Amino acid sequence: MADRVQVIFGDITQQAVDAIVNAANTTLQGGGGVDGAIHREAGPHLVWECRKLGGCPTGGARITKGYYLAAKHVIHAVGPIWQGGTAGEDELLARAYRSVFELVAQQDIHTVAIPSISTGAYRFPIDRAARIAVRETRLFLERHPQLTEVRFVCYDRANYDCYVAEVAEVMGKRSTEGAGGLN
Ligand code: AR6
Repeated sequence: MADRVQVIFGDITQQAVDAIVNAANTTLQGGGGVDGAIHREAGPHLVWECRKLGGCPTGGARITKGYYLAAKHVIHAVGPIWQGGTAGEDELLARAYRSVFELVAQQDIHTVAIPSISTGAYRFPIDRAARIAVRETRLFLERHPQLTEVRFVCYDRANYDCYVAEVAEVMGKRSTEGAGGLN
C-alpha cells in the first residue's frame, strides 16, 4: 500500500492527476490560500459551477470540473476551523477526508492530490492534521485498490516533515525517493 502514497513538496495547482482536493470554506465561493490559488489557475468557470452547488457543510465535500487546471476534477472539501481541540475538530477533519474519498469511490478517479486541509487560515495543528489525513487515507486504500495514487502535496517544510513521518509510521514507508521529494 505504501507504494500508492507519495509525499511531495509542491503546488497543488500544478498536479496532473484525476482530481486535486481544495481546502474550501462552506460557501464554496473561493477565498485565500490554496482555495484562491486553485480558482486563479482554473479560471472563472470554476466559481460559476461552485455557485450552483449552494455551499457545503463543514466535514463535507463537493466535486467540480478542473477547467484550466491540469487536473480533471476538483474536490472541494471543507475542514474545521481550529478552536482549541474540544469542539469536535478531529472528527470533522476526518469526516472531510472521508467525504473526499466517497467522491473518489463514486467517480472514475484513480489518482488524487491532497493539500494539508485546515492547517493554514483554519490553524489546525499540522502534526495532528497529518495523522488524521494519513490514517483516513490508509483506511480507504485498504478497501479500494482502484485508487493507485494519493499524492500529499505540501507547501511548506513543517507539513512535509509531518507527512513524511506519518506515512512512515502508518504505512511503513521509509522514503519518498523517486516521488519528487524534498531536494
Ligand atoms: N499548494 C499546496 N498547498 C498549499 C498551497 C498550494 N498552492 N497554498 C497553500 N497551501 P489554507 P485552510 C497550504 O489556508 O486552513 C481559504 O481562504 C498551506 O500551506 O489554504 O483549510 C478558504 O477559502 C496550508 O498548509 O486552507 C477557507 O476560507 C494548507 O494549504 C480557508 O482558507 C491549507 O491552508 C480554509 O483554511
